[in-house]
Amino acid sequence: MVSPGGNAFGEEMTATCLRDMDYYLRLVTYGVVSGDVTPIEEIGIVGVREMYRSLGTPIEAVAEGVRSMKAVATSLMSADDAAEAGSYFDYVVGAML
Ligand SMILES: CCC1=C(C)/C(=C/C2=NC(=C\c3[nH]c(/C=C4\NC(=O)[C@H](C)[C@H]4CC)c(C)c3CCC(=O)O)/C(CCC(=O)O)=C2C)NC1=O
Repeated sequence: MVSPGGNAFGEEMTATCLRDMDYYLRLVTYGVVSGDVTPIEEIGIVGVREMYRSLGTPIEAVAEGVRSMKAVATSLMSADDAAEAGSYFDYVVGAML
């Protein structure tokens, strides 16, 4: 994901890329806390395709990053919590693809 060809190449781009992952992780927690996808949708999904397209960032790669965070985060949770949080990660990934 940080190889030449993606646009996260270089230190500053990598930092911005990881910041975006941090945003999505936070949005997933908003989803869990509110029990609703609306905050995720309004803050992180509406217009996101156009935004990444205009930045030249492949959105599939962003979705892949979110999927990887899901794998790591849910591996640290109980089965119930993993199922709940996992559904919000899936929502983000599904909305991007
Ligand atoms: C909370 C809601 C929210 C989101 C989601 C958000 C995303 C967001 N990501 C951006 C940039 C960016 N996002 C990335 C991310 C990546 N590049 C890759 O190749 C990887 C696939 C990926 C990381 C997984 C990069 C590299 C940039 C900088 C692009 C540039 O400056 O050309 C920008 C452009 C402005 C800036 O640089 O800050 C925005 C607005 N901002 C927000 O306020």
